[in-house]
Amino acid sequence: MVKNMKIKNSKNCIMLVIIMMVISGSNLVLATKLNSMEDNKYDVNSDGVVNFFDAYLVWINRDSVAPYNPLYDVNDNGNVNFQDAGLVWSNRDDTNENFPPIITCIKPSNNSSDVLRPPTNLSVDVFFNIENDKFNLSIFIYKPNGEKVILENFSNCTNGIYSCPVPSENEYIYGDTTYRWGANATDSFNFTTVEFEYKTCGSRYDVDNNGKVDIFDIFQIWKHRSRKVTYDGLFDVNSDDKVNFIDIIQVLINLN
Ligand SMILES: [Ca+2]
Ligand SMILES: [Ca+2]
Ligand SMILES: [Ca+2]
Ligand SMILES: [Ca+2]
Repeated sequence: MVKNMKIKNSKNCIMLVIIMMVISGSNLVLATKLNSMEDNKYDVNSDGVVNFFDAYLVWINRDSVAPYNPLYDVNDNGNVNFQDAGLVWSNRDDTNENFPPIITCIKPSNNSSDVLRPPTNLSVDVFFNIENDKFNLSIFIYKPNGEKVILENFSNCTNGIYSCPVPSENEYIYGDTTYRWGANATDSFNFTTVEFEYKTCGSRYDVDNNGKVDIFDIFQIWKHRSRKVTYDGLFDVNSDDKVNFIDIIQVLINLN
């Protein structure tokens, strides 16, 4: 009986020692893992992996657009720029991962208002070339009737700012109107399409775009009534697909 108890006790001791070893071992593994996560400065979002999102975070926090934060200055040289994003990218865990294009709006800034009719230029900043890929870029806009128009195509591009003018035709000079535009960048692996908006200055009833709603706008509408000439949406100020006396009444109501 006593002997049996001793045997049982020694078995328990061995089990206890094994359990302690397992627990301390797993603590050790956990601690090592945590330390390596803490130590990996390239994992700027601290999710345990170094991938596109870390490089992207560094890029969108570069000095030219965000206040300096040493977290993103991975080469510790006092500024955050393309080199830091590139360094994070070259230390990614999966070296087969492709860096998708990043397109940011430069001008007119997204959701801006009081934009000239038409704006002088549409500009985007494309960041894509960490792997030295070349990419093709197009900048497009939607007319007020929803038709998408490619304004300019650029090919074999590298990182940088790309701009194109907006035509001065009637479709692009409606006052007090939200225009949607955007860009598409593609290489052989990925493509990215982004869209932005801006709202034009002035009044929808100022059809001659001279800053006033007055008798001259009425003359213009009368001259462009769709019974006489090809329909032109600029003069259809109530958007009923016709240019007629009802548009003139709208202008009269909104005279300056
Ligand atoms: Ca990460
Ligand atoms: Ca740096
Ligand atoms: Ca006018
Ligand atoms: Ca109308």
